[in-house]
Amino acid sequence: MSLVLQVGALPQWLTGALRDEYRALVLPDDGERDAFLAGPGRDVRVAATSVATGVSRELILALPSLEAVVNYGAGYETTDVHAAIERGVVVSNTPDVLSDCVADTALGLTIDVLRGLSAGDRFVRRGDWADGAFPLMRKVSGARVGILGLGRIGRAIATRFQALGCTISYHDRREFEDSPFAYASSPVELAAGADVLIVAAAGGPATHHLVDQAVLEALGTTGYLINIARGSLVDEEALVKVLMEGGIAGAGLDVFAHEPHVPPELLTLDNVVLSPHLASGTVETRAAMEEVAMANVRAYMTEGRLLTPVPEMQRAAG
Ligand code: 8YV
Repeated sequence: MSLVLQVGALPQWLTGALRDEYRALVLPDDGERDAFLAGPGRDVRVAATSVATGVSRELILALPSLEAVVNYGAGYETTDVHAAIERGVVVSNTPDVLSDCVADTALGLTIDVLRGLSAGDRFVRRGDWADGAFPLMRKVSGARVGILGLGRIGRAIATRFQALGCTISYHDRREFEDSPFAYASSPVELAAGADVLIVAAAGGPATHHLVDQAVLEALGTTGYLINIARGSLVDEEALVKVLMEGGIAGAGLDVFAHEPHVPPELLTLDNVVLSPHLASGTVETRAAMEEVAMANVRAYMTEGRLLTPVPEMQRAAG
């Protein structure tokens, strides 16, 4: 009897640990899924997944013994947390351990796009240097940085830009009294007062297209957009249009609306830095994320509790 179910692909170490320690089964594809759910699926207590797959309402309802969903990754918008709460199923993610790497990536993309590091690399490789100097770019130190979403990752980003003497402001669902940074009451207000707008909020329906045409217009022709959060937070069509028309100065994007699809128009723009959702992608951080996910499975199986429940669970527990 298997009490742990793997839903979707997971990294190699985590897959092996789930199998070796709990004889975890992998949820079969559509053809065999019904038979699985009517048979071994009835005993499953813990589902381990990642944001790439998640556990839907339908699957939560189809697993009658399900008690916990352990998500590998900080983002968990593909798991139906409302359905989980309704069924008394607890959900965990892997926060904190990736904040440094994601914040490093936000800083790296900002320096790259403002100073033209990738563009300069292309310039040298093309042999253009022999024909004249690289154009002057924009200063990063001292810039006004607006952070959309001042959670753990947003705060780690702020720390890095503080070291560069930047002025930091932020917008979040609410103002944080413990924050030394100026609060903007809307994304438009944040963008209007920033040279660099960094998107660091969680994905999901509540933040869909938080950065829309109006926010991009408020950022203006000298402003830059950096997104290390989720493609869903930005109206990508509006972003492409505004970039093509020079409505903002440039963008550094690690995430896209339909990954791995990247709008082809962006490939032609020298003032846009594109990266393949690599923000947490270091050997150290991915190993730490796997460890946190596995520690949650073990804690649930031995003590009936999760170590890093998602915030909604804490709120539901009141
Ligand atoms: C992915 C991420 O999880 O944690 C998140 O929310 O976006 C990333 O770290 C990573 O691609 C692993 O699947």
